[in-house]
Amino acid sequence: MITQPSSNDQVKASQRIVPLPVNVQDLPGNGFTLQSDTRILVDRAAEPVANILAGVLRSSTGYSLPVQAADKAPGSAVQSINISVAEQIAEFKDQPEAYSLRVTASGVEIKALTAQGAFNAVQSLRQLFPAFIESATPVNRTWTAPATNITDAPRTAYRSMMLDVARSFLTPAEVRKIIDQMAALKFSTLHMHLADDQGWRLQITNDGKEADDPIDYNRLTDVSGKTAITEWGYQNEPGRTGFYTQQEYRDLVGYAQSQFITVVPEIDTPGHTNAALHAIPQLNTGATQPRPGPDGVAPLNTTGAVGYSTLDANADITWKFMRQIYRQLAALTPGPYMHLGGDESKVTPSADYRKFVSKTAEIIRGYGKSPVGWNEYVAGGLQPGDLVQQWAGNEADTQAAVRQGAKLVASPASMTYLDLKYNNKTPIGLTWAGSGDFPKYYDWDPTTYLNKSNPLPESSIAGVEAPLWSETVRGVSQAEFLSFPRAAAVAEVGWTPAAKKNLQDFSKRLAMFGPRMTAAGTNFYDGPNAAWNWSMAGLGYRTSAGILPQTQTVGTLIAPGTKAANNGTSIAADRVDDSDGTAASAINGNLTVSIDWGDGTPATPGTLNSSQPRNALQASGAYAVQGTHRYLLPGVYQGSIIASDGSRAPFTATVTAR
Ligand code: TNX
Repeated sequence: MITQPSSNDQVKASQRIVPLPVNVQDLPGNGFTLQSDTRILVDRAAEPVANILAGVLRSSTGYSLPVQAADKAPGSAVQSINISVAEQIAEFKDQPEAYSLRVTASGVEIKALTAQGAFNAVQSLRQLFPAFIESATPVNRTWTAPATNITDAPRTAYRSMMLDVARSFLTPAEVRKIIDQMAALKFSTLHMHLADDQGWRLQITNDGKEADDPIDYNRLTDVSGKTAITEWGYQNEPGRTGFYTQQEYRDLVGYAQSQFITVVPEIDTPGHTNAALHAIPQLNTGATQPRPGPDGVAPLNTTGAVGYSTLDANADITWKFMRQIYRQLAALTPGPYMHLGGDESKVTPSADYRKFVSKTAEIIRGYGKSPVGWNEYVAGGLQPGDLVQQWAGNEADTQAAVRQGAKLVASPASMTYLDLKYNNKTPIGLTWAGSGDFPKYYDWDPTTYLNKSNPLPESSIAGVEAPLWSETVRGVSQAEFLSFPRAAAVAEVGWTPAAKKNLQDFSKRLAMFGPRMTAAGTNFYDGPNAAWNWSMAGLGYRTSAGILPQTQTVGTLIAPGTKAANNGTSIAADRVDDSDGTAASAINGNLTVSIDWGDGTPATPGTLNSSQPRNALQASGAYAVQGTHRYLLPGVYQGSIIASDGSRAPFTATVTAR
């Protein structure tokens, strides 16, 4: 049942922000309205974060929003956004990610102990402005944020998404696009699954290899950077191939860092290693699987099969290889963790498996990092501070390891896996762990999902992760479609205290978040579980006075979960699921727009033209608002678009002489 979306940009702060802050107090009175001369005042440590905020606000508002040092800015009546770092938030003493955010008619005040805390505040502030604040190009709007007082800090530090670039590659630009959306949701961690049976995605060089090491490491990407999965793609598209040079990877890690996201790289071993065994002849020793062919290497296998490959735990060359890989990986990793994989090693004898993962964990510690592994690796024995990522099985052993000092990264497949279908109409995605939309990804808790009657201590939870496996995913648009909005639900599980979580409330806030993704150009599944909000903005344009009427684009409408109907004169509720031809439910009648051209003539009907066609993997929901009009005289006209529910957006027509 679809209820009518509303365009209410005046929604108060407590009903806007995802993930929900710990304390949001709606204040009476007017909110804060950005002006063309608003300034951003900072102390030194806040400057990088202020520049990020300014970048977001400038592109949509077109205002200059200068960033200035607070102690040097001349005191004046000009209103400002103030950001200061190195301030304790009383309620969250010493918590590095905590922040306070106060919005009143006279200004915005952000305080945080660290730059990361200030960055978190900036993400909350973005969500207080109208959705069009995310637009990459300037639009005409009033930019008001509701008055509020927020104090906030995350429940867990490790709030992660995983991208599997091994089965199907994502380019650095595609990964950056996903990082941007992750940052808006206050994710702190990006787990990169860099190697699997079907491909190897990170350049490893021969630099610094051990003297008697015969392996040519260039072959990893020369050979297995060119392979990918070849089945299960939409319309049979094969998986995308490619790899990151070390410089590209370093840049990507640096970009993530600029958004306060730490990359955790994974080289999956001892299973999921067919791509390495296919590329490197010397790795194919006595106990590897599959057995090498006549050419001395494991045969190429680009199916989606799992669990058939393994390295040899007892060959010296395996360990030379592992040391070379992890030494270079450690040098590329500023963060504290490296992920050793360890899942589904079904053809590794169990004694060998235990030896393999404990030795790999030692290598990782030797390079100054802490290991993360999929839950199977608890069999090798963990040390305090190691992370265990629980995805399926090993429930008892995982809990025992966690009670002995390891920390849990919770990624239960049925409630966090982004590669599962939404429902049986979703053209891509797997179903082995079920399927579902965001409610399922919201309604669980990391301390209790493994054992309701004997919860894990809060202090043992490192955090949560939503992994996107890519057997069925080709490119960033499909990746976004499966990730959002479900990743937003997992982000809130990791951020918001359990006692403050509520699915109904989340659905409403998510409905506000949807149009932000549309405005930002992020694809997502605009399914029936949220009554998606909509939003409208005008545009400025130049035209000339004339004898003939001219067609003008006067604004933009974003309305997730709708499609253009009736020859573009209205939009009606629709969902990706409906695009197979089933009837769209009406949004209490269709939404129409009319245009008041600002020159005293009667308003005329507008048309709504979809800027991107909706299909089974593309939510769209963005429309150009157009109309036909003849201005008689030169001048500057303030027009407005009027939606059938009464909401308005201003536009400016600058009319020159004929
Ligand atoms: C299981 S989850 C795997 C992956 C697959 C995934 C598909 C995990 C640790 N291993 O190899 O891609 O299922 O959902």
